[in-house]
Amino acid sequence: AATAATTAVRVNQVGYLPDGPKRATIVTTATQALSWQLRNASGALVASGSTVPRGADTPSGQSVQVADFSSYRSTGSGYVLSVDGAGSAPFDIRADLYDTLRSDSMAFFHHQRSGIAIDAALVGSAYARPAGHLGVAPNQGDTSVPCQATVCDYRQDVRGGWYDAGDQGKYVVNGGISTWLLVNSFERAERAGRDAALGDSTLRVPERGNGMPDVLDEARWELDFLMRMQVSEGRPYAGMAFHKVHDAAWTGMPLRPDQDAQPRELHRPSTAATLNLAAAAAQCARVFRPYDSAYADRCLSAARRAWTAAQANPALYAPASDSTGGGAYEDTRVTDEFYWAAAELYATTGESTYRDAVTASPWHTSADAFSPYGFGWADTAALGRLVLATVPNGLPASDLDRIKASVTAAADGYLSRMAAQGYAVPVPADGYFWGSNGELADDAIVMAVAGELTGDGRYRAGALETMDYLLGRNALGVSYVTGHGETSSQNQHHRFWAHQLDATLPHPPAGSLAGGPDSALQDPVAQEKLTGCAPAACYIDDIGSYSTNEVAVNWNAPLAWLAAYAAERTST
Ligand code: 9MR
Repeated sequence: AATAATTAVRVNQVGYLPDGPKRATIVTTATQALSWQLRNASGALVASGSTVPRGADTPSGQSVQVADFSSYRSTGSGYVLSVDGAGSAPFDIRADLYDTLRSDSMAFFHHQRSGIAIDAALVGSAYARPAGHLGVAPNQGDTSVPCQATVCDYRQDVRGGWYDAGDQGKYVVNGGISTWLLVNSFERAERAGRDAALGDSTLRVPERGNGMPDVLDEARWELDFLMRMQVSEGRPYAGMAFHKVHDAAWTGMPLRPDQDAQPRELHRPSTAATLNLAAAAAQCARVFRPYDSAYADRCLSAARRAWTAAQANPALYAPASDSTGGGAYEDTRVTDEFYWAAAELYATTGESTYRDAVTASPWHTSADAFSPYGFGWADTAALGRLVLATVPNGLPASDLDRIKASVTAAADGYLSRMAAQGYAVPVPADGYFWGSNGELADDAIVMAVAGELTGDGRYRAGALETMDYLLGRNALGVSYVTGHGETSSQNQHHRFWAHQLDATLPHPPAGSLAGGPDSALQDPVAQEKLTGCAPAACYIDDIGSYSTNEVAVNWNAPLAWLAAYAAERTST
């Protein structure tokens, strides 16, 4: 009788791990439980059961039910879940489900590299392009970039690194947390004895076969840039990091990086950027040491210099007003950056100066180091906690216990929020802001770490179920990752991957994560097309919607972290 009511079955369109949670959300006006059927590729019924009505779901503005087929553990591809006559997108159940996403999401960083030709042999001819911003005409940077007139009167070589996002700016705070996440992903895999999967010759990077794990090769491309952003000895603000480098005015679209004719500008140093460099470089010194001790030494000395410079200039804030030609990445509270940098320096060196800075920080005991809204470029206290909870260090057991408990308490909060929502997302209804997909992915990382600390499988399930959201089990039934899932984002805001504007240019490569729903409608396309949207539905796959559909290193980094984590076989 209720057949006409069901409108859609939302699943992870890539699929599910045999030993993982398997849930789907059904959008329906039906109020009574409905039956679900799972069929394999040949149409044979392999499992069935009843949905659980969940009623109105505030973030999506939909009335929903949940189907749970976790107990089905057989593998295959082309499964379809049906409820009330409506079928899901087809999906797989297999242990190697995330292998391709692991390499694709990591390849994103190689594609975003500045200062090096992107080679067709590695990426395919559609994505190949000449090196960007090496001072070759019409480019004017980044080998010799002038400081903004009000800042200093010299030029600095700040070549390399990754372009931040769809724009061609390079921002230390955002590059730093993204590098940190890639290196942290490797360090975590090492602890789990699974680092070979991220080792040498596992990725499509030019440095394949050099004896260095490829994920570290990729991170090093950015670390080299971050260290170039440091002010040299003998100059004003020595040891500080410039906040960012980008075009004088916003770069037009579409535009391949090597064709950018605008002047580039170095923007004033900031305490946040300096501490971000200190944290990422201190982590480098620890994790790179077994592979390249000279590089580890370089990183450590950059980290120490940055720390000292930040002590001397503790309140040099990047202003929100500095957003002509590039994002502001403004931050006027840097106590959390001090805590994170101190934690990294302490974990690497064991020195008492850094330990004292950790224990004296308000973030050492604050109950707010983890937030429902995730960590991010302006909120880094959680990163300090994650380091101290996972990297062996000399803090007293009582401190370590409290820090670990704070990670699991945060993860418990995410799990209970997921359980209370029809789409099982760890963020609250008011958490759909610019980059919400990155926020969700960051929360999932905290759950994964809690799982590592406790061995409690519920946390791994929470992290995996967050992947379900990103890959299609969401209000719009879209996978936000290009090329992964039956219906995926493909017109993300990007100056080179701008197929929507110019058919000779490619779509974003597979593995590119869209920023996701942003209920504040902060671009003209969103304002025109999304008026009145429910928070989790404020997304449009249009290249003009930079507030909902851009790509960015700080969103792809947690995706890559999670894909590597989810790709690990727990039972083999
Ligand atoms: O991710 C950033 C988001 O938190 C801010 O609200 C937004 C506006 O300042 O900027 C986002 O970052 C963008 C940056 O400013 C410029 N490069 C593209 C970034 C992703 O959209």
